[in-house]
Amino acid sequence: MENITRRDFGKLLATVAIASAGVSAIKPLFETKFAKSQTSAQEYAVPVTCAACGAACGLLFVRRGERMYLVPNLSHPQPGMCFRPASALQLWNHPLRLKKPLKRAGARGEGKFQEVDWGTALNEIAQKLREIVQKYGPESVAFTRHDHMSWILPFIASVLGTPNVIGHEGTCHAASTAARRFVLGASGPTSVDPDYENATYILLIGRNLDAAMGHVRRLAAARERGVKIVVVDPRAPNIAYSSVEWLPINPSTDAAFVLSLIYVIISEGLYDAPFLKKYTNAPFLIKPDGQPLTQKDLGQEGAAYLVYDNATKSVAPHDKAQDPALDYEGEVQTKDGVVKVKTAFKLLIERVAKYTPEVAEKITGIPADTIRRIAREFAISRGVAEDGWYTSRNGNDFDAYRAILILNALVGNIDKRGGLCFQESSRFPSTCTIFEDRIETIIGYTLPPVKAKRVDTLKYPETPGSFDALLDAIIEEKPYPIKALFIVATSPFHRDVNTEKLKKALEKLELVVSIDILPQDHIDWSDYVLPDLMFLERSEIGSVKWSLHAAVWYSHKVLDPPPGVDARDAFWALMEIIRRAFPEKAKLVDYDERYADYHAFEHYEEQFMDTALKKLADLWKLNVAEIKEALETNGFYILKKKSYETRPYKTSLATPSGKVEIYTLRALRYGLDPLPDWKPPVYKVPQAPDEFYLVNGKDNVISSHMVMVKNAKWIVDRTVWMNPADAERLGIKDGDVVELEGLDNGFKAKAVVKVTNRVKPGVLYTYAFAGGRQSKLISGEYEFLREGVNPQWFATGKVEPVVGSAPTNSSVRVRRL
Ligand SMILES: Nc1nc2c(c(=O)[nH]1)N[C@H]1C(S)=C(S)[C@@H](COP(=O)(O)OP(=O)(O)OC[C@H]3O[C@@H](n4cnc5c(=O)[nH]c(N)nc54)[C@H](O)[C@@H]3O)O[C@H]1N2
Ligand SMILES: Nc1nc2c(c(=O)[nH]1)N[C@H]1C(S)=C(S)[C@@H](COP(=O)(O)OP(=O)(O)OC[C@H]3O[C@@H](n4cnc5c(=O)[nH]c(N)nc54)[C@H](O)[C@@H]3O)O[C@H]1N2
Ligand code: SF4
Ligand SMILES: [Mo]
Repeated sequence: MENITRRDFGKLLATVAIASAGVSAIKPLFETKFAKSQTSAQEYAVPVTCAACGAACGLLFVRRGERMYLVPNLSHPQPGMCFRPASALQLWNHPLRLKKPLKRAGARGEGKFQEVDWGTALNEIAQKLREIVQKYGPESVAFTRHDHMSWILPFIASVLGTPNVIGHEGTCHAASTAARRFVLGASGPTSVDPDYENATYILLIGRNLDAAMGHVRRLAAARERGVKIVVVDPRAPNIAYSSVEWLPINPSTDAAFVLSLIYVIISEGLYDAPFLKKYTNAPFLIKPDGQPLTQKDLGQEGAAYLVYDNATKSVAPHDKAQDPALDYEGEVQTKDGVVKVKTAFKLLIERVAKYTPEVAEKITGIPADTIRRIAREFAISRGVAEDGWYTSRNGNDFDAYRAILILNALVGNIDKRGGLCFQESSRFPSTCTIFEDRIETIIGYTLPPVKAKRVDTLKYPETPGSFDALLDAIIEEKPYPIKALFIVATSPFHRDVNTEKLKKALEKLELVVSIDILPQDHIDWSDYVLPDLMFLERSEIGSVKWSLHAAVWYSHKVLDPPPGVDARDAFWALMEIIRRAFPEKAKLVDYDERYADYHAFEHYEEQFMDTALKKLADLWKLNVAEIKEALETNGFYILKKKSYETRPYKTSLATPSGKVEIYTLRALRYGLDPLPDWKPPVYKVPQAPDEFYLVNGKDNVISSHMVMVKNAKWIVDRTVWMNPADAERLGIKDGDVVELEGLDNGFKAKAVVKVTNRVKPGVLYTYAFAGGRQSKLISGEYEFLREGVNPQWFATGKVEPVVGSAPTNSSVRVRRL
């Protein structure tokens, strides 16, 4: 089969008949009935990729006559599944599903709409967009997204001529991504990951076993091998994992905890000195101004970083030294006189001296003896500390994650079997490649360059994305005005901090268009709402996220929208808006009236998938037909298995020195401290007996759309958890209603308390996304979605400088009602 097309889908079903071994042995957890109109006697199993959260696990869509199920694709490098796909079919014919394009009929936020046909919606949006672009330039148009459409949106934005595609990163992984770049020269969360299959000791700091998707299986397997798992979290992990050791930590104190582990490991000599000497910048000599000593300082040719060589008792370039000293301190004659230098390692020793276990106990609430024991266990068993996914918690997170990465380096466990490993990149092609003078698109057409810079990177130079900076640009019109926003498959009121600022920005915009499947809160603030397909209704391709192997996945379209739902592909809707506003821009990528017919658009879209696969086949010198066949039948194709001990051993890292940087030289560019330190959180620290930290996170039943399905009524917990000791002190009983008041912003809301030992004293816990839904489009049996609180209401909205991470934890006063 040459091309994977939707038209081929019928053919495909025959090729993956249910008779194939294994499938019938899988037991479904839940089942959903086909709508009567779609029933048939066919039986088959087709690989799909789950989109019930941002993890993209491999599933099989199984159809047996009238029934359909989603089950794990167990041979996939990242097999699902958690509870969410078990209920994901409830999204398909969800009674609240967005069914027709909507046009706002009241004020923004009022949630009053009239249904319009697709042509009217697209023409009116296009007209408004043209006005905005003519007045303010194309850069005044912004897109926000999470995972869905993240591959395509740069293409759409480039055709329009705006750089502003700004996603979820600021409240997700901005802090850990910046830390990975600074310490390891790596990038997003998947670029580096513990090798769970071979790990011997796993430290999970603010990482939740249940949101850890494909990881759940890996962790379960690790436990079966007898691997010790330590969870550092103010709330207990789920009961299924209760054999792990839980260290209830005070929120926002992770950096102090990790710096204390480092203190113990260094002071007891448990670190891997040969690794530090050779592959990190620990032996680099640092001048009093914080800059590294280089050959330039000595007036020598070259710019090599200098170390003190124990073998020759002299200063030498790092790669020439036989035995670089780790703890040297002395004076060096430079071309500008004598300077005092210390190794980076010595500076680290001085830094962690502030965090003896006794001091750290006072900050973190974890006993000093426990800190000592964990440090020893970790070093002796060559543990691995998870490097963070959702890390926008306290406003001091960048340092916590730099410390975690340094901890891994200290025991020499980088890119080794069982250690913190670099993922093999699939080299999956982007839809746009940006050059100084042009943009090249994957389908072969060249576009003019986009001159404006992204508004968020102008404010936070190391951010992978800061939506908060986009809000600033909307409100303050600086560095330049943003006037139109497309919200594509993401839910800002639950995703982002600073609810009031978000409302103010949405009010100020001249055009707000949302493309979604359900009435999330931002829908009420939109001028137009376009109903999208859900994941089972489209064919897609991408890189496997959570596998150290380089692999690609393919997801089959297995359903059409149910009767009454006139949903259409977001890619088509956006291209049509551009074509109707700027036919000449659309022409540049050979897009014209031909594709106004929605069904004809399939041909346009197919080029993207096809060329991506062809490019991959070329890059890996593989036969494209072979990749396609594997994708169709298995749902994935492994391009390269993980090979260990490559970086930094054979290939240098993308850090300024090419080494693992325990002393992050990149920080010097921004006047940041090159070594991590602990600082208090950006929100007010609770002091009085009725004041608490309010922390939040996810669980296997939580994601912004899965909390809205019918099953969620019974399985999603919308309470606020309180420790029994606190409840007794305040005279609060399980099920009582309390008022929470934000210590920073004074925001008040009511919540039901659950009294449980699963949260440490002094801390309240609630699920992200689950509570406090406000859309007026929610009605009837879905009113339960209004229960609970949205943690974002209480967050300060104070963003970490340079990295642009917007913390979602906060502190509140509790009053019994
Ligand atoms: N169920 C579910 N799973 C998901 C998603 C989803 O929406 N729902 N989304 C996916 C995405 S996009 C991501 S980024 C990942 C995120 O996966 P994780 O990074 O594992 O995210 P969370 O579940 O939010 O876990 C954060 C944990 O940190 C704890 N915590 C809060 N504050 C602190 C603190 O100050 N210190 C410490 N040590 N711990 C703290 C919380 O109690 C919580 O258990 O999950 C993915 N998987
Ligand atoms: N307080 C707090 N805040 C957090 C977090 C937290 O733990 N606590 N987690 C943070 C993290 S890690 C992240 S990644 C963000 C995630 O925040 P979001 O990006 O909002 O989360 P998603 O679950 O990806 O949201 C999916 C959105 O797309 C819609 N949708 C689902 N499927 C489709 C589809 O096929 N097409 C279209 N067009 N729309 C679809 C859903 O209805 C929903 O609006 O939130 C961050 N914010
Ligand atoms: S973790 Fe669960 S919801 Fe998320 S992609 Fe995997 S199977 Fe789907
Ligand atoms: Mo995330």
